[in-house]
Amino acid sequence: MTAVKEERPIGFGSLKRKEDQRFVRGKGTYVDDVKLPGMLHGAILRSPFAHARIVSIDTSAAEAHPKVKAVITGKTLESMNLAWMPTLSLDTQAVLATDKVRFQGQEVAFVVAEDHYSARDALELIDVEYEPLPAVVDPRRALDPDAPVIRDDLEGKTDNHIFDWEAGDKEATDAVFAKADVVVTQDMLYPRVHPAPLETCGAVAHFDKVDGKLTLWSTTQAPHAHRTLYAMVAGLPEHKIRVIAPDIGGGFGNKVGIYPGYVLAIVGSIVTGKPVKWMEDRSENLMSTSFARDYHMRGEIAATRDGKILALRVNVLGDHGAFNAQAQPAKYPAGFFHVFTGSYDLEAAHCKVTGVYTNKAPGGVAYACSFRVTEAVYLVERMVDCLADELNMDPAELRMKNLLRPEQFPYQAKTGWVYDSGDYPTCLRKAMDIAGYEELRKEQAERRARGELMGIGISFFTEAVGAGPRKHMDILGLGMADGCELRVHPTGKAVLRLSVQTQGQGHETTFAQIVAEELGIPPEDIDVIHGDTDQTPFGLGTYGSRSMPVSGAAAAVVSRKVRDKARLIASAMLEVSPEDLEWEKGRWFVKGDPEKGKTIQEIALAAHGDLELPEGVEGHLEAQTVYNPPNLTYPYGAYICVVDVDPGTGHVKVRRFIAVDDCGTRINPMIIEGQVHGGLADGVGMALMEFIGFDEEGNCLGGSFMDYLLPTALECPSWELGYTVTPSPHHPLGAKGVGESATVGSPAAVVNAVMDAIGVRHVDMPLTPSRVWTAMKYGSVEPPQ
Ligand code: MCN
Ligand code: CUN
Repeated sequence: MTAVKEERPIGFGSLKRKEDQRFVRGKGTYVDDVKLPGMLHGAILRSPFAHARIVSIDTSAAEAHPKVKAVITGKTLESMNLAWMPTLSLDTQAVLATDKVRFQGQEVAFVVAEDHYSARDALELIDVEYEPLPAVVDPRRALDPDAPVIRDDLEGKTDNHIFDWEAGDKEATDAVFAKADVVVTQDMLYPRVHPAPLETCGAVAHFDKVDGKLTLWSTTQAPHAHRTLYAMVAGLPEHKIRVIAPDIGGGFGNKVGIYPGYVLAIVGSIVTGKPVKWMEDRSENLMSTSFARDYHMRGEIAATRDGKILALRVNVLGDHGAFNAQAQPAKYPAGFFHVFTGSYDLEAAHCKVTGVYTNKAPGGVAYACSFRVTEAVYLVERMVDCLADELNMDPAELRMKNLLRPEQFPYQAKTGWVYDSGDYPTCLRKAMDIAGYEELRKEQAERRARGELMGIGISFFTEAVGAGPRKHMDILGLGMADGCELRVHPTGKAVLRLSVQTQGQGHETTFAQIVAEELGIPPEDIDVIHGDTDQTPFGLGTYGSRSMPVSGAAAAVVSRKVRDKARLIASAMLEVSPEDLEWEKGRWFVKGDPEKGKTIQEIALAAHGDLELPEGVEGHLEAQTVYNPPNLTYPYGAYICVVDVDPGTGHVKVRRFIAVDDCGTRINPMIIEGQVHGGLADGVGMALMEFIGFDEEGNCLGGSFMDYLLPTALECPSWELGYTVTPSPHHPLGAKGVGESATVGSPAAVVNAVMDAIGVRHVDMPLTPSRVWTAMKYGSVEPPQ
């Protein structure tokens, strides 16, 4: 076989997505497609009240329903010691309420029946007597001395306080503020929103009584972490639990945590001895699964008169709902809010975050959020615009003046974290060039003269993704290193086993591309196995855009291990010393004699044959690795949004959106652009319409797509993308994550643009026509409830 010289890169590039072969044909297999013989169906009875004592539950009529197989209540679970489960932030959450209900939509009983409709019908036969209690809805009232105590289940708990967490140096910050020329203070709310994936959450549990093995198909972004947690909750031995995440119809953070429904499907199967499916409907998904944000923030920014930003001081009140169920490292209860100083060179900074319980659904982080980086970026980017307004300075100029400079990297932020690499001014300049910033400002002046409201908004964000270094981060005491295994079969085809998995991000393609790039095996010859704990090595899953930073690195490392082994085998085949061999994509050849070489396919065959292998080399061509990232990666970007606001109605039209992203080395540019497009739509949605509200009794006002509005193609402009490439110095490929960048970076650009158009300092999202109109008329508007 003579070696084929590759002109085009074999691995990297905009390869079409391998997984789309099945998706476009409707051949995906989602949890709801799993059908097992004798399978039963579960449905959850949920609380109509936000806060109420449970006086009694009568299940007799439901049990008498001819198709009902089991009715499970909190009392049943108590007898099995399963009424409460640990959450990923080491709080506890009721699987089914026993003493009282703490949010509207909380799980109260579980019915298992022969079919889904009978299970739903039987819910109506359950008679629950509630004694309503006053509800804590506004987190700003949660710490009032007379506020009802929500978590009276926790021993000795007499208030609704969860945690206080601080970062930065308070004294140094106060000192800088004391001498600053200009201080601007602004209160802002990042409202409660929801990831709203197309597929809701669900599970099929199959407990096999004979061999004691539980198999759980579930909508999870983190199968291995869930397996460990189920072992802890249910007391089943971990090797007797298999969690399978089949095709997932979008996660966006909604599927990181563990919901009572998953546990109930398991209990249902143990109790009935049959497989049990539970699949929630849209309202259940919106009302009871992990919401995001709900951060009340006060920002203070200090600067010199000529626009040098000196310091930032931040106070946050975080509404975590009735249980602290957010999935994030225990060491950082406020997640990665740590990076609240953003992309700027400051003298000092300090923030304090206080978390409280309220009578709302639990959760509190996830929605393409990078664990609170979204809130942090929104805060600092709004504060910079408020400062620009105060100083009467162009927001682009103010940013250029204060952005970190390339020579400052690696940069240690005032909170201690180290940004790995960046060239921020080049990125912002590029976005301004694509936008035609200077001309846009001229156009804006002309339109203003005609009474038209055009606005230009900028946001510059730094992300922190790729959780994370084992010594810094853990969930449930489990570090965040990712395992990865690669096997090359005798004919040179390969299988890669990953601990992370895709909910739409295209891993089956991009991870094959990494192996292809490292080994010269064509991507179509590489199968990527993921989402099944029995078939893949341990790892903590897909979230915080960690797949490329952590498992992407693992895939590169494991490929290089295979390549090193292939070298030893090739040396035996060619009867030369390994040092005399040189690698070119797909083959080892003899230095100075390029015709004499062996392709990776030839080597794979020989590795499985009767070749005399060098001392210490085992047969076959495979390797495994566990990658423990030395640091997070810090992707970044410059976004510019152009809006037109209708002066009569307050309606906002996003006319243009320019996004220049830097995620280091780009594996698949087409997939990256897809990720950015999706995130920009998220950002426009959050800025303009997405919102979960509550009335004063705690009734959820965002429980359907009639109330929880999502952006469509009509609200989105044709995105204008650009990129720069600043590789991560510590990642074997130089790649950083990108999956959440646009969601994190874009809301501030839209809000900044609207404020620029209407000449008001600040209006909280969502910028609905009525809120914008009110702000234009009265100069301000209350935060949404
Ligand atoms: N990629 C690349 N080159 C880079 C970085 C990433 O080609 N330098 C590719 C990756 O190989 C991967 C995709 O881009 O195919 C996203 O990679 P990464 O940034 O590592 O993010 P994850 O794969 O870990 O995905 C998680 C991230 C998160 S946390 C949310 S939330 C979100 C997001 O991805 N949820 C999504 N994007 C989503 N996209 C879809 N379609 N569905 C979701 O649920
Ligand atoms: Cu923050 S949502 Mo994603 O990390 O799964």
